[in-house]
Formats: sequence, structure tokens, C-alpha cells
Amino acid sequence: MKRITTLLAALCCLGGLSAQTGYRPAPENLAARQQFADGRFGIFLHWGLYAMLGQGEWHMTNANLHYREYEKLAAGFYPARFDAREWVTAFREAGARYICFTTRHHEGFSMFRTAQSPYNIVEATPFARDVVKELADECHRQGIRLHFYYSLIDWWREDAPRGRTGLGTGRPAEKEDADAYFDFMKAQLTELLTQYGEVGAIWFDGVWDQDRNPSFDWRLGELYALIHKLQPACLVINNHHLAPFEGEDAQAFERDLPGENTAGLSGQEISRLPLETCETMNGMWGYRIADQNYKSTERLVRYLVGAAGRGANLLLNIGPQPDGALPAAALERLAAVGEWLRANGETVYGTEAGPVEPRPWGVTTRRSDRVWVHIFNCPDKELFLPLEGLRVKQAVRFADRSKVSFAQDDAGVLLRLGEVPAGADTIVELTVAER
Ligand code: FHN
Repeated sequence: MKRITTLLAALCCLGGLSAQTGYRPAPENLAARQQFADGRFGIFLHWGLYAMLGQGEWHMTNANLHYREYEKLAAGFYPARFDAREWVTAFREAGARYICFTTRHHEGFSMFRTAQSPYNIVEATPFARDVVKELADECHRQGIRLHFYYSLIDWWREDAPRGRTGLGTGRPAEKEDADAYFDFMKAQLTELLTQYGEVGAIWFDGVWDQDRNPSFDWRLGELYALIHKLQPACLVINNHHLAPFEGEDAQAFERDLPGENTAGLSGQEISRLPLETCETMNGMWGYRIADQNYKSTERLVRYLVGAAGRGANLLLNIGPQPDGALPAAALERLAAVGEWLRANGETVYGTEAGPVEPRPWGVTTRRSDRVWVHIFNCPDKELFLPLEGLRVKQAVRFADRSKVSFAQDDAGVLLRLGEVPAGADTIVELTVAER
């Protein structure tokens, strides 16, 4: 993976992955970046025809399903329980500040009304409703920003460039036509940015599909310039698992917090752009019927706080069911995270990474003269924080404002905590001043 990453990075510099050159973000884009970073918590939704198969969003290519057979799923797609108001309400009450929805995933099915292909939810399904429109209207009504996931890969379209996935879906090789495919993508992006009001971000995925084809050009510069022309405030995010290219407004990480790389997708350098890491609530992005392996609320809160302590947002994924409902296990966790954020959100929203780098015991977050010490696993009854350059004026437990005694010198502060429960997030608030 590291070798591929290095190769792709080199190609990007050589123009193999041309980015938007001479990009100067508009003032409204800079404001949107700040708003995005302040939000800290978003909900990722992977929903498409694949939900009906209950095997996750990669089943089409994993099982080498023929594209002419796969497309027949559309005629049976009737998610009767879909209710945009219920979804958005649940996300808002969970404390999420934005949603990122898969408008078209690698399977190639468009979950919105598009004039570019009849293979879309309005024309090809008996449901015949534009769920993106319903979500957009509801998000705007409830004050939640909406981001659009948009796959660069397509396993269904005959003209889509062939990479290393989707090769067994039966499409005739001679029909491949990158120019036609790029026109299609540009026309769809134009629809997404002109039919649904303000769009918070376009979230690309799939650059990595061509990592064995060094001369392939995703023409990202053209796509990015189009987005910034149509909606200057719309952020461009690209989950290519590399350091950001010019023209991108935030940096994505997948399944790991910035600086960690247990899943092998996040070894890239950390940029100065706003950061976002996406993670699943169970094991899969799209609905998988057999996967009830949901992370506990405690773990999800730790992940969210761990992201904030690294200056990053958490984009937490849910795979909606084929009937249009959100899984009960996901709803339970959303409600619990919401309860936690209502009590403790002040220590997460609008913060930056704190003065102490992430440690085995937890992380710190900061806003102006407040530093929040989030303690998940305290090894001792006392905790030393290296705080060179800062003087602590006061330390209290965030939960009940009770005083925490401390001692400090030039090197930092020693908090005398007493017993700290393991696992939960015990928060100590410090009021600090520059030395
Ligand atoms: O292949 C996709 C996958 O299905 C999912 O959408 C994730 C989300 O980050 N991105 C890709 C893998 O990197």
C-alpha cells in the first residue's frame, strides 16, 4: 500500500492526477471550511440498490454480478419506509452538523433525478421519488448541511474507465470511452450543484481504482474547477488516501484517525486543511444483513472525541435498510451520542486540537482560554500534562464544576484526579493563560 501511495503521490506531481491549478479559495469557501471544521460530527449514508442484497456496497464486483442482471434490482426498489424528515431529525438530535449522502456509489446507480441516465431512482424504480431532493429540502429546513458523495468509479456504465475493480460485471471492453464518461460526470455534478440548493461538499471516491495505471488522468482539475465555479463555497473533498491535491478544501481519512494507520488507508501526510475521518458504525458501509457488530456508544464517543483531539471531524457511517428505515441499532447509538453531545458538546464543537498531543490516556481539545482534557484510561490517580508556555488558572471537572487540585511548574501541570472510571470520557476543564 505504501508503495502505491508513493507512486500515486509522484504521479500527481507529474500531472497524472491533474488538480485544479492556480486555485485560490473564495472568501465564502474559507468561511465554509471553518464552519465545516467547527461542526466536528457528520453522518455518512451509504444507500443504493446494493441495500436490497444485504451484502454491503461492494457485492456487485465481489460476486462478479452481471450488469444486465444487477440493474434489474431497480425495478424492485421500493423503500416504503423512507422518510427524510425522520432521518434528518435523528441526525440532528444526535448532534450531527452535516450529512454526506451517496448520490451514486460504485454500482453506478444514481439516487437522484438525472437527465444523464435513465438508471436513476426516479425513472428506474417504482418508488419514483428523488430521495436526494427530499433530503436536501429537509436538511435545509432543519439547518443541517448536506454533502454529496460521488463515485469516480462506475461498475455499471459501459463507457466508464476500467480500473482494478468492476472488471467482472460483463461490460464489453470496446465500449469503454473515458471522454464520454467525463462528460457524463460533469453533467451530473452540474445537476447536483444546481438542483438541490446549497451543497456543503462534493466527496469524491475512487481515484485509487487506477493505482495500477500510472498514465490515467482523472481530470480532477476540471471537476474541481466546475464545482468551485458553480458553488464557490462548496468544499471539494477527495478520499484518495493521499496528501491533498491543489483544489481540495478538506482532507479525508478512512477508518483511522489522522496520524494512525491500522487499516492501511491513512498513511498520508496530515495537511493544514480541515480534516475528516470516516468510520463505520458496524463493519460495512452499505447495509449488510449479517453484520450486527455495532460499536458501543462509549467507543463511538471516544472516536469522536479522539478525532476532535486531533483537529478532525468524525463522519460516522450508517447503511440504511432496503425498506428505507435506519437500522434500530444505529438509531439507538445516534440517540446516545446525541445525549452525550448535549451534555458535553461544548468540549468538541468549535474546538481545535488541544496543547497536549493524543496520548494512551486520551486527548485534549481547546477553544481560546479553555482546554478540555478528555481522559478515557487514566493510568494513575494523578495525570501530568506537559503544558509548556501555558499557565493553568483553574481546573474543574466539566460534569459538575467541582475543583480539581493541581500543581504546576514550567514543564506543565499535575492534576490530582483521584479515581477515574476506565472507558468513559472524564473531562477536566482547564482555564489557561499564555505564560
Ligand atoms: O470503496 C469505497 C467504500 O465502498 C466506501 O465508500 C468507502 C468510504 O470511505 N470508500 C471506498 C473505499 O476507500
